[in-house]
Order: sequence, then C-alpha cells, then structure tokens
Amino acid sequence: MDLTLSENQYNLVYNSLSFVIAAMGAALIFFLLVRSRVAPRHRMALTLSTLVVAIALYHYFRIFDSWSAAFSYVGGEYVQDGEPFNEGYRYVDWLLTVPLLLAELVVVLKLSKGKTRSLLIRLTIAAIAMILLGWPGEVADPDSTARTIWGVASTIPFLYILYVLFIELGRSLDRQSAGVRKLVDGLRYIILATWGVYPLAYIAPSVIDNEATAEVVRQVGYSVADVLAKPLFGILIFAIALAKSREDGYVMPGDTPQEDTQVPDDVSELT
Ligand SMILES: *C/C=C(C)/C=C/C=C(C)/C=C/C1=C(C)CCCC1(C)C
Repeated sequence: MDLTLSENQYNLVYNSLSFVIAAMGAALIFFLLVRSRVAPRHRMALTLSTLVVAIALYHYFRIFDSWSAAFSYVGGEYVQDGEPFNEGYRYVDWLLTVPLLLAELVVVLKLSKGKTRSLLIRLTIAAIAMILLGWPGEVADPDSTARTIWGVASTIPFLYILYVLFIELGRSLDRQSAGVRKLVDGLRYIILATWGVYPLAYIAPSVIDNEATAEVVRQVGYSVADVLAKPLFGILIFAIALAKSREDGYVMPGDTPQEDTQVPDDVSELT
C-alpha cells in the first residue's frame, strides 16, 4: 500500500528539508567569510567545515527534489505514488561528511603528527564502517530482524568513535589551554547529543506503529540532527580555531590588536 501523509505531515518534512538547505547555504557563506579571522595554521579545520556544508547543501537539494517527486496531492492528502524516495542521498552524504567532521575536530587540536595520523585513520575507518553497516538496515523492512541486526552492527563502530573521542582524546587534551579544553569538552557532548539522534531516527519505523508518523519523525529527525552536527559543529570548531589563533598572537590583517583599542571613559563622547 502506498504511504499516505496528511498535508501537515508532508509539509513538515518539506519545510524541514527547505530549512536545512538554508542553514547549509548560510553556513557555507559564513565559513568562507570568517576564514581570514583565524591564523593560517588553523585554517585546515575551516576548510573541512566548508566542504562538509557544501556537500550537505548539494545533497539536500537532491533530497528535497526526491521528496517532492515521490508524492502526489490527491483529495487533500499526499500519496506516495511517484518515483521512489531516494534514501541513498543521506547515506552517501554521511559517507563523505562524517569522516570530514571527525577530521575537523582532530586537525583543530594540533596534536603531534603521529597522533593526528593514527586518530584520522582509525576514526575514518570506524565512520565508514558505521555508515556502510547501517545502510542495508535502513532499506530493510521496518519489522524485520535484518533491520535490527544491521543497526546493532553499525552501533559497534559508533561506540568505538565515542570511546576514542571521550577516553583516548581526553588524555591528549592536557596540552591544550584551559579555554580550548572547555570548548573541546563542550564539542564532545554536542557530538554525543546530536549524533545520538541518528540511531533514534533509524529506530523510529520499528517502534512507531503509524507508518506516516514514523516516516515524518525519521525525516525530520535526520534533518534537525544534520543542522546541529554540521553548521553548529562547524561554528564551534571555528570558535576553537579562533581561540587558538588568539593564543598564538595572530591578528587578522587590517585589524587592530585589542590592546590599542581606545575606549572612551565617557560614553557621551561617542555621540
Ligand atoms: C552529518 C551527518 C552525521 C554526523 C551522521 C551521523 C550518523 C550516525 C551517527 C549514524 C549512526 C547509525 C547508528 C549508530 C545505528 C543505526 C544506523 C545509523 C547509520 C543511523
């Protein structure tokens, strides 16, 4: 039977996808504009943030089109009788963006060369394994054991990533300043809170009986999680790069160092 959504349900997903396009596009412009505010040695992290939102922007255009093409408006409802909705765009997107997001965090920390390499290799392999193992389950029947088995299999590399970020990386943070350590700490909890939404959205079709509700929860869940995990995460990476640039004494070309800024004693002088 074709999936049928009410006008509100269909529009909730439609508008969420549209919102993500706006957020990714704005983040892309933002990361390009603030680039010169951080020291050249910290710009790699910003480059990676820029690539992540550019890749996601592209995929959301495709997801948006695929969603529109999958339904027709019949008798006040949206019936999924068009081309099949392409769930694959999300997974292809994650395959590229998840390793890049983890690399953002690793490169902004400026650990030793050996440590950086080892972290990048292990986190990339774990990220790819997590997504490849999740895919067969995502397209499996919601009530099938296959969906559960692939979901559990995908959770193993996911837990490994969390282990590396919380336990292993925690030990390397001693070399960072107190300010940077606080930002990195916050960032790790943001990863936990936002990446945790993906497995929940994945489970939705198996635990929610109403097929239409489950589909809306899954699509909106993935979309909201993407905005938090990509643009918001990138802004925090920028904050870390900025804090480190200031600690290195970097001043943006054309900007005056903070010490020279004249603050009038009397505010009335300003008018
Ligand atoms: C920008 C996209 C991001 C950060 C995507 C992250 C995706 C996950 C953390 C997905 C995890 C999954 C599981 C842990 C089990 C079920 C299958 C997945 C792939 C949804």
